Amino acid sequence: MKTIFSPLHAGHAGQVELIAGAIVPGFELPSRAEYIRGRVESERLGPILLPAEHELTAAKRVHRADYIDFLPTVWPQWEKSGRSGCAFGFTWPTRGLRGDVKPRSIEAQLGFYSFDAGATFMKGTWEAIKSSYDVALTAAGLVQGGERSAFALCRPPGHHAGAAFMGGYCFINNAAVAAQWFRDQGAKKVSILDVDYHHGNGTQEIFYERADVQVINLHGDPMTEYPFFLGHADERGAGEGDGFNINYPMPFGTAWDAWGSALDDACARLAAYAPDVVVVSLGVDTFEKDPISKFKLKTEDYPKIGARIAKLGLPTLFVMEGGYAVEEIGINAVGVLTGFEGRRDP
Ligand code: OKP
Ligand code: ZN
Repeated sequence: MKTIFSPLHAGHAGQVELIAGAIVPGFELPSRAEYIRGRVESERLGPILLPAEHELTAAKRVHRADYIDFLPTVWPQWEKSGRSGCAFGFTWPTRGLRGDVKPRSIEAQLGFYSFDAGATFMKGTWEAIKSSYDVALTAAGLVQGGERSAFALCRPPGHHAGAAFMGGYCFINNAAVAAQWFRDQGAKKVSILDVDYHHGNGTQEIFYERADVQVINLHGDPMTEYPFFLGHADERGAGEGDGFNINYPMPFGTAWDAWGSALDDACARLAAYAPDVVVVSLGVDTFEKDPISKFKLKTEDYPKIGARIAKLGLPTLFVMEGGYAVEEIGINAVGVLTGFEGRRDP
C-alpha cells in the first residue's frame, strides 16, 4: 500500500508537557513519524508520496469554521503579544463559566478552543497541522480512487480534537475529516475504528448524533485513563445516532487475549453496519513498552490487528494517531499494515 507523508510535520517540535507534577519535554516527538517512515521503507510497504495541498473546506465540514480559522493565527498572535516558549491555554470554560463568549487575549482564546493544555503551538505547528490534514485527504483520495487501502502517516495526530477544540496533541481531527470527505464523495456509510490506547473523544463528539458514520473505540477505561471525561460503555450515540457509537473501555494491563476479543466484537459490529469504507485511527500506544500507556500488546500482536481488519474486506484508510517515543512504534504501526496485506503470519 502507498504511504502519504509530509516532512513539514517536523516543524512541530520542542513542545513541553505537564505530566505527573512536572514540566517535561513533550512525548509527541518528530522522531515518531521518522521511525514509522523508516520502517515503511525498510519493510518495502510501498511508495512514500508527498501530500497534495487541500483547501480547508473539508476541515470545516467537521470542525467549526471559527476554530479552523483560529489555528493559523495562534503562533503569530502569541509572538505579537510578546510571549515566548510554547503556546497553550490553561484556563478553560468549564461548568459554571461561559463558553459562548470568546475573550480577546491569545492566552484566553487558546483556553476557549481547548479541553486541556496538551495541544501546544510552536513556530512550525500550523504548517505541521496543515500538512497532517493534507496527508489524510491525499491518502483518502487513493482509497476513493479504488485502492484497497492507504496509509496516512499523519503527525500531529487528530482523534482528541472535537468540533471546536484541540487537546491531547491533536488539532484537526484527520480521521473525522477523511470520514466526512468519503461521505461527501458519495459513500453512504463510513465506519471509524479507533484502536489507539486513548479514547478518541473528538471523533465521538463529532459524529455522536449521526447514523451515517459509525464510531468504534477500543481504549483505556476513562475512570482511570486520559481523556477521563468521555469513553464509557454507556455512550451509545444520541438522537439519530443512537446505537452508532460503540465504546470498549478496558482496564490497565489489558493484553492481547482481552484486547483481541474486543477487536473481534468491534469488527463484528462493524461488519453488521456494512459501511462503504473504513477509517482506522491507528494508534500503537497499546504497546507494552509505551511510556505513557498501560496496555500490554506485544510486537507480534500488531499484524493480527491488521489481519483482522483485512477480513472485513472493505476499502480501508489507515490514519496515524498515537504511539510514543520508542523505536518500536515503526515496527508496530507497519506490522498492522503488513498484517493487513497478509504479508506476515498473524
Ligand atoms: C494522544 B493520543 C497522561 C497524560 C496524558 C495526553 C495524552 C495524549 C495522547 N498522564 N497526556 O491519543 O495518543
Ligand atoms: Zn493515544
